[in-house]
Amino acid sequence: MSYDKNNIFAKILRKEISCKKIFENEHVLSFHDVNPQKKIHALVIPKGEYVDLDDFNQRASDHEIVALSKAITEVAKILGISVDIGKGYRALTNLSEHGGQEVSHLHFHLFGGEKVGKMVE
Ligand code: DGP
Repeated sequence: MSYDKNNIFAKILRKEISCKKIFENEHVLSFHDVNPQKKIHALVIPKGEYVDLDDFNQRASDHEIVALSKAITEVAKILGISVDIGKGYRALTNLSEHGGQEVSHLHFHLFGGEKVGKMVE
């Protein structure tokens, strides 16, 4: 699938739509999910144009890949849910149709602040 520049997260990155920002650096933006599924529900996205994790791992630079991975832990620390200062969390990403992906810009969900529950329904 080719990247759709009009997806909602591309609009957030271009500041055409606002978000509740948690963290930002050269390669990554993190913000609260508009429709939280748990007490804490954050999203962590690369700034580059990648549809999903497979696309990212095939085309992103090592620097971008490391930055996204490290940002997940950084955001968890900011939110107080990381393993060292909190009680843990779930990080997941959905890919395409069977994964249930709705927004076609790679994003990791971070769920926490309470027991997250069953891994899949
Ligand atoms: P997924 O199904 O994995 O593609 O998750 C997409 C998530 O994006 C979903 O949890 C809701 C969230 N979302 C959709 N539109 C917006 C928006 O405009 N702002 C924010 N902050 N989150 C959004």
